[in-house]
Amino acid sequence: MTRFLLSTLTFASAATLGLGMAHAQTPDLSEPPAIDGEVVEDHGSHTIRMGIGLAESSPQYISSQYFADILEERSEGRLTVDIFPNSQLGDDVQMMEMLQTGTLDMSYPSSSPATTYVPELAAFDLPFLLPTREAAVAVMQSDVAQSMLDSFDGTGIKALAFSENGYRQLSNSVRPVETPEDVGGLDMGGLTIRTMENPVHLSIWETLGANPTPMAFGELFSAMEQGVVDGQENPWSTILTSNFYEVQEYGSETRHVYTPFILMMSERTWDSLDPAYQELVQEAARQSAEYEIQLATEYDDWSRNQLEERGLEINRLSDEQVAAFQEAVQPVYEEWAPQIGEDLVSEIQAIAEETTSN
Ligand code: TK8
Repeated sequence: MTRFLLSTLTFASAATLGLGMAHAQTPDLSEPPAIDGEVVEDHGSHTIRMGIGLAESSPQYISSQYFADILEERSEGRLTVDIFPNSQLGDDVQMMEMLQTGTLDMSYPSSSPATTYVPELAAFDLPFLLPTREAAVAVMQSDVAQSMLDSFDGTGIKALAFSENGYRQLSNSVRPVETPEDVGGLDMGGLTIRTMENPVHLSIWETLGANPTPMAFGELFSAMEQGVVDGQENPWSTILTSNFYEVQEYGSETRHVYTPFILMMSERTWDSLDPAYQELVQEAARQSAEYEIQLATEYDDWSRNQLEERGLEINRLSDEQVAAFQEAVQPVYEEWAPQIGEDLVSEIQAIAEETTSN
C-alpha cells in the first residue's frame, strides 16, 4: 500500500506543485479500498512482469499498481509485479501474443483487439449498444461476460476480469464533427480515422464515410503529429493522459462505443502458480478492476474539462445529433449482429435495459 500511496502522492504533488506541468495530471481520486484478507502462506516467490498501454497517470496504471500492492501485501512480498506502462513492451496485439508464448506474464488490453481469441467480445464494439455506464458495468459483471472470459481458456491466455476503458469520443485535427456528414465530409472527403485492429470499428467508420486506418495504439501519437491520420477515438481520459490533445484540434462527445479492458495473465504463468496464489491473483484482479471502474468514472468528466482548458475544442451532441449517428450506423448492426450472435446481442441488450428501467 505504501508504494501505491507514494506513487499517487508523487503524481498529485508534482501536479499541484506544477513541476513541469501546467495542469493537474489526476483528479481528486478515491483512495483504493483497504487491503484486507489473510496472508497466503509461502508457495515460492514470483516476479510478475505486466505490460500496459496507457500512461502512469491513467486509471489503468493506478489500478494496476493497486493490484500489485494487494499481491505484495498478501504474500508478504513473495509475489511482486513490475508494471511497464506506455506500450513500452508492445501494443495490445503484440502483448497478447507475448502472453501466449510466456514471454510476458500479464497485460491489460482493450477487448476490441482480443476478438481474434474470443469473437463474442465484438458485441462490445457494436455502436451505442450500452447507453449508460451503469448498463456497461452490469454487463461486464454478468454471467454472459464471465463466459467470455472463460472462453479464453486454452488460448494461452487466462482472462481475469473486465474493467473500464470507457466511452469512446472522436477527436480530429480538421473540423468540428456534429453530424455523420461532418465525418464523411461530403465533397470535402472523409476524415482519416485511426481505429483499433477490430473489424466492427472499421465497419463503423466506413459506414460513416470516413477512411478508417487500423493501427497499434503506440504508433498513434506520431501518426497524428505527422498528419498520417486526421483523428482517432478514445475516452477523454486517454486523450488527456496520452497527450493526444497536443496534436488534435477538435473533440466530439460521440460516446459511440463503450470499450472494456480485460486484465489477463499468461496461462503459462497461471499454471506455474500454486492454487492458493491463483486464488489470490483472481481476487486481486476483481478488486483492482472494480477500483479501476471507480477511477475511470472519476476521470471521465474531469478529463473532458481538462482537455477544454488545454485548448481542445469539444462539442457535445444533442439528443437529435446522437440519434442521427445511431441511425447512420444501423447497417453495422445488420452486418455484425448475426456474426456475433443475435441471441448474445439480445441478452446483453436485456441486461442493459434492466439497469436503465430500474
Ligand atoms: C491501450 C489501448 C487503448 C485502446 C486503443 O493499450 O487502442 O485505442 O482504446 O486503450 O487498449
